[in-house]
This record gives sequence, C-alpha cells and structure tokens, in this order.
Amino acid sequence: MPEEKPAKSIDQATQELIEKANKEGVNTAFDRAESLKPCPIGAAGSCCKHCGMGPCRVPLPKGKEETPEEKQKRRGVCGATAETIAARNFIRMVAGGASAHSDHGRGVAELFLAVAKGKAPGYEIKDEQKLLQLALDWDIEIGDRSNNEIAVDIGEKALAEFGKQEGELITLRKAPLKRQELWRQQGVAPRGIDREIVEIMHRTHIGVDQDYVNLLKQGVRAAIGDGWGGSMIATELQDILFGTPAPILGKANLGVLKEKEVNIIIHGHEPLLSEMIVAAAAESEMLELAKSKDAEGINLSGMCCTANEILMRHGVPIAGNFLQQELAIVTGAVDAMVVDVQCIMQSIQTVAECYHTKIITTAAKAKIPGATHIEFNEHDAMKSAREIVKTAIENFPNRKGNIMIPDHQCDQIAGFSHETINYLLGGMFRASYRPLNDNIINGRIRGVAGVVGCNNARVKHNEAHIVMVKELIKNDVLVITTGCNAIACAEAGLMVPEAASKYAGEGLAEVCETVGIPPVLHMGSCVDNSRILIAATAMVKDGGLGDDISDLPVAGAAPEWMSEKAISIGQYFVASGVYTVFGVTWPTEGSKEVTEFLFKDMEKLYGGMWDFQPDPVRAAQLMIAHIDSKRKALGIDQARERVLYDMEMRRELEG
Ligand code: BF8
Repeated sequence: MPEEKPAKSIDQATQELIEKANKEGVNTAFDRAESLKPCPIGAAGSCCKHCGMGPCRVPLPKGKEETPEEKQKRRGVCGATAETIAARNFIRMVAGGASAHSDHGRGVAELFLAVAKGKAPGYEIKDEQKLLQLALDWDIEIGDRSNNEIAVDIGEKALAEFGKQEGELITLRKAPLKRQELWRQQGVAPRGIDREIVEIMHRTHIGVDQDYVNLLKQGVRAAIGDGWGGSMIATELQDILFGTPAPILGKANLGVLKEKEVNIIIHGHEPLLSEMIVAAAAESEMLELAKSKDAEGINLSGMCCTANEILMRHGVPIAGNFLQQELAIVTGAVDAMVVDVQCIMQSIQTVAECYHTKIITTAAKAKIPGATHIEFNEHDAMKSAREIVKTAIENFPNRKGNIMIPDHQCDQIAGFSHETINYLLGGMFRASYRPLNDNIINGRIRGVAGVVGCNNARVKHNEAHIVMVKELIKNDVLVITTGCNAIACAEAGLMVPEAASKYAGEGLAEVCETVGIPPVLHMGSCVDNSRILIAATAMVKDGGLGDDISDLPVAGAAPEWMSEKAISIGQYFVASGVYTVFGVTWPTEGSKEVTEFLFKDMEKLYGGMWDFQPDPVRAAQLMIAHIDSKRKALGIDQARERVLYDMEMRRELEG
C-alpha cells in the first residue's frame, strides 16, 4: 500500500478540491511547493542580485566558528558584507510591501477626489461623520461648507501626503503623543509616503548605504509611512466613500459557491470596482440575462482581501483565502474570476484554461497573459462593472460539467471597525474603550493580539493560523484579525459569538458573552491593519494601561506570512511598540547581527521587536509571555493559570 500523504490543509473543503485537482491533472501551488524547493541562501537573505557582478551568495559558514580572516573574505564582489546584504534585502521587502499598500491608498485618494468633484458618477460619500472627523483631524475648515467641498480639501491633502518632501505625515497625529515624539527623536517620522520608499531603493543600490543599522532605520521609516500613512489613508477614505463597517453576518469557505447560479469571484485588494460589481450584479437587467441563460441567479463571492472589504460592508460571502484561489476554479463552477492587484497567482489563468472560467483583469498595472482585460474606469465605473457581470453570465453555458462544490461553509460575524468596537463596548452615548481597558485591568481579558497575514504554501494551509488563535483565546487573549488570517478563522468557525464558550478561556468568554461578540474580531483587509493601530491608540488614550502602545499588554503575529506586505506590516507594528512574531521562515537568518538587531536592539529603540517562531503554539506562548511581562510592568499582573494546547486538541484540527 502506498503511504498516505499528509493533508496539505486543515480545511476539509480545501482538501477535497486538492484531490479533485490531482485527479484532473491540474497543477496548483500545493504541487509546485513540493517540486520547487526554495533556495536556502536566498531564503536566509544572503543572496545579493542588485548589480550585474552578481548574484553574490554570502551564506553563513557551516558548522565551525568563523575566524576574522574568513569573515573578512565572506563578501560580495563589491565588498558588501552579509550584514549589508541581509539588511538591504529586508528593507527592499519593506519597500515592496509599503508601495503596494500605499499605491492602493493613492488609488482610493484619486477616486475620492473625483467623487468630491462630481467626476465619478455612481459613488457618493456614505459616512458623513467620519468625513467631518477627518476634516477636524487635518485642520480642514468645516463651517457651512458642503460635504463635497470639504471632501475636495481632504482628497487633495491626502494625495499630497504621497509626494510630500519634507516635514512629517499629517496622519502621524493619530498616534499617541509619546510615540510621535519617539519617532522624531529616532529620526524615523516619515516625510512623505513615496519619498521613504524611493530612498530605500536608492540606499540599497550598489555602493550606497553600507551600514546595516542605518539601512534598517530607513526600513522603519518607510514602514511607518505605510501603516500610519498609505494604509491609513486607504482605510479612512474607503470608509467615508463606502461606509464604515458595522457588525454583519456572512459566510466563508468554498461551499458558498452555488451550482445553479452564475458564480463571480472578486479577487484582489481594492474595493473601488468591487463596490460597483456588487451594485451591477443586483440589477434586474442582469438577473434577467442570467435567467435567460438558465441560471437561477448571480452569486457573488470574494477572495483574499477584496473579500474582506465586501464582506465587511455588504455581507458578500468569502470563497477563500490566498491558497484557495486556484481551488475555487477547480470546482468547475466559477464563471468569472475578477482580479485587480496583489496576491493574484499567475497560474489562475492556466487553471482556468482547464475549466471554463474567465479570468478578468481590471487594473492597467496588473495584466495576465491569456486573461480577458476589462479596464476599470473610475469616471464610468458602472459601465466596467456591468461589462464584467455580463461577461460572467454569458460564460455560464460554457461550463464543462465536471462540477464539485464542497459542502463546507461557516457563519461569521465581521465588521469590527475601531468605531464599532468603541460603540459596542461603550454604547452610543458613551462610546469608549473603557470596558475593554477595565476588563484587561481586572484580568478577565489578559491582553490583545493582532494575528494577521497570509497563507504560505510551504506550510499546511491555515494550520498555524488556527492553532495560534485557539491557543491565544484559550488563554484569555482577545484576538483581532485581518487579511487571510481572518478568513482562516472564519472557516474554522471562530468568528461567531458561540465560539467564545467553546474555545475561549473563562474570563474572555464571560466578556464576549456579555457584549455578544466572538473571541476573534474581524477588522478587515490588510490595509485595515491601520485599524489595529487606531484601536491600540484608543486603548492608550482611555487610560490605565500606560501612555504608549509599547506599554500595552498586546502582541502581533503573522504565522503563515509570505508577502512583502506582511514584512512592512510587521515592521510598522514593531515601530509602533508591538512585540511581533512571524512563522514559516525568517528572511535575515544569513546574518546574525541583522537578526539580533531586529529581535533585540529594536526594542531599545521602539519598545517593540521582531521574533521568529515557526511552531504556532510556542509562538502564541511567546506572545502570552510578552503580554504577561507588560501586565507586570503595569502592576496588573495576577497569578493566572496557563492553559496549554495539548496533542489531543491539536489532533482534532487534523479533522
Ligand atoms: O493583503 S494576507 S496573502 S490577501 S498579503 Fe495577500 Fe497576505 Fe492574504 Fe491581502 Ni495581505
């Protein structure tokens, strides 16, 4: 008997579709991760390919201690040391991630300005309160001006933040005062969002910055420009345009696809077009067209962060996270997958060619050979949206008959924006974080963890996410989540209020049951990690837990990270004072000095530091230990019993 291979996902729907793909000879990321081994030197950050003399590979010596003479020779052709190479590679990842989030923010700001000027029909300002709040925050006159007049000023100011050359970002004002001061002292308050990213590209060019400490400092500056700048602008302006999320019931997993309806999956990151597709798919003309093709309706669902955006605002179901994108097509029931930017595998097109699915690219900056391109035009967004929906409907009769939709989906409650948490905890008239802070102080809630980030095909799909989150909530740590972790948690049934009594420790369960919230709160997409920063700041401002984010009993993690955006997010968490642990692999292992600096010295500078631990239980315990040390420093530590996640509980996950 051939030995049975271990499952590649903890999720049943995913397992069933991997099997279907295998039977049908369809190659997916799960297969490629097996056949394509990562280069160990590149993975450790020790390969430099920034010039034509390389690539130069400068790995750590194996086994024995290195003599100073040997170390002296261990350099690239240009003389760059392992430290310089590792630090350069690391901050180029920050630059990649920060640019992705920030370019998203720029796109939102451009649309926002067009809406304010009446040049983007179909869109309108939905959250007036947030508009006025932002005007106050940014010293924009309100008086008796119309919303659109105020919005023009906001849009122009937001756009200017990207190209600003000096001073500091206006959005930094949202941070605790002590944190702002610390950034100024350390010289890392970003001048302009784009400027800090460009400066990384300059400094990491051959022969520029050769000091790893100085290189890493610039990485911090650009990352702050992402979290407290580009991402924050994206979130704030999206909320004003599309509405600030409030609790909403939704569903998650591949079982949300419907065999008898036209299935359109909206995949990617920017909600600008997807908001319009949601509207177009509900039009009677489209429904009639679908019926004329013998479909019973039009079923929209989301994938990756776009899924989080349209779930949070419209309750549109989530079909899956990053590693489920090809598998959705393998169901044979997806009539169109509409993509914009980021985290879109090029292979969705080749997988689609095995079925009938149309891949529709919509962004001028992100095309895929073989896919249909219908470009999103913000000045006539509804036209693009209708064309897309129509293309999907017309493709419905082309299905090939090999359809299998796994019968798995979970309920979830999403929509926990910072404003919602404020309101839920404090009530409409005394909205505040006081009850959260009080429950942390009295020990019912031990602390708060932001668990975020991707899937990574090098590890079992969703396992580290779920094991870590369960370990945290069992130990009374409230989890806030975004991105693909949020989707994993939804698929595992952790985002319903009943999950509190089932999985959370006694104290956390009691609080969740009283308020009626799940123990894991969905805060949105990856740009919405900025909501986590705002929530942390609100905890500081409410008092009793110190006067900076670095005093709070909080921690961050990305147990299955893979994207450069995750590195940028981790770096701005650290720069904001948060202990942050990543799993899977660590990209500077090729330099002990650089790794030590990130893991230890950064704490002296910013009060937060990086850590790496691929075992999710151990990583959760590190987070809990950090939370406990902060509780102790605040004088709110009490003897608490640690609940350990045993093997039997782990096995349950294998399901
Ligand atoms: O921005 S968590 S795999 S989908 S990068 Fe991508 Fe990672 Fe998912 Fe969203 Ni974020």
